Amino acid sequence: MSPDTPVFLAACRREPVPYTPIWIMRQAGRYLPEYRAVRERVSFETLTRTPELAAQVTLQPLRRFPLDAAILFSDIMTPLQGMGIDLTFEPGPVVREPIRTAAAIEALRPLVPERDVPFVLDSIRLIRAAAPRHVPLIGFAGAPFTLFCYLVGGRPSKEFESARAFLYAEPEAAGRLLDQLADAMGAYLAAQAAAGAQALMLFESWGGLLAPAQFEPFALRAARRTLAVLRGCGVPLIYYLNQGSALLGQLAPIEADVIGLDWRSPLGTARRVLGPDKAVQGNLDPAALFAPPAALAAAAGQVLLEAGGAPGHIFNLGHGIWPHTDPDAVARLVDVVHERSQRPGAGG
Ligand code: 1CP
Repeated sequence: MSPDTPVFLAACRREPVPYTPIWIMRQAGRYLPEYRAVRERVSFETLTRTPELAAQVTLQPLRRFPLDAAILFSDIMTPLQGMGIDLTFEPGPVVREPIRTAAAIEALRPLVPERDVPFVLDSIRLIRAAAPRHVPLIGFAGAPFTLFCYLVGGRPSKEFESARAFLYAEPEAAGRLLDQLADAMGAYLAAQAAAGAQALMLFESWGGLLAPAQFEPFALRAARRTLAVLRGCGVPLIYYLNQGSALLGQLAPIEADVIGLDWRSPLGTARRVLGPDKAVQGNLDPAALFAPPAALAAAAGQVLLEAGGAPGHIFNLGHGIWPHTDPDAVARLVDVVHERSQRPGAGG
């Protein structure tokens, strides 16, 4: 690893690193009092559409903690508003007219990022200008099937029954919608990289709801369609799959450098199943941040042990941090991961 390469990017590329990098899903969010203070003045939507505010909030966790990456402050549903979808955040996304018909699918506009979401690209430029050089910026999008869940289901749900039923009832229409979303997210992420994002992440938060026989032809095929467009961007690609332990065997051909995992997939097993060509990201249970300090350190140590000594691990939670988490626990976690993973002489 060259001394100029940020540790997070080296770990994504499975290069040896001096310590395990860490960032936290939803690291800019409601558990931070300074985030809540901004949200008292402006709505979530205004926050995502005002580059100065989005940049300010993105940088908030970096001021508190020595994190190894920043993630753009936005939402997976934000680009869909640019495609003509009417939705609100309450706080989860609620789609005014869920998509259930072929006509509604035809009516979706292709996404032209510079025209439809210029504020996202401006946010990225502002963040890059202000963030420390050793802290790379991750751009992101929802994976097509996860967006499909909200578009068809209309609102947050445990099972996304209507979205999953749509796959069986109208497989061709579902495939067309997934293709449109895949192409839109390919264009969206490529534009983020062009604006300065140094890694790109696809969030497949609800892919784990699918039976293995449905995951491949719908969720995985569409995610691969997005990722295929991005190979030429020259930045690491991360595919996060929530509740995917039964599906990991299907991920070998995916065009991602890093697979993000939730806490139900032990990292050691995941690494064996995924093979040596993939780095892994994760996967502490967000609940562990409620443990006393010694137990939190032990739980973090267990994740490091499971990840093993081979290069290619980025520490994270297994899913987003809970809004009632104590920021001091996050400070302890970041320190303990950096301390316990020291590898004197490796890289750096
Ligand atoms: O009231 C508020 O302040 C809004 C709460 C909130 C926040 C802070 C929402 C609404 N989105 C976000 C930001 C957000 N969303 C980020 C910011 C960057 C960071 O990580 O710090 C990111 C990456 C997301 C991505 C996102 N949004 C996902 C994928 C990751 C995951 O958690 O699985 C999903 C599924 C969403 C949908 C969404 N948007 C908001 C909420 C509360 C939800 C979840 C709804 C549900 O449970 O179904």
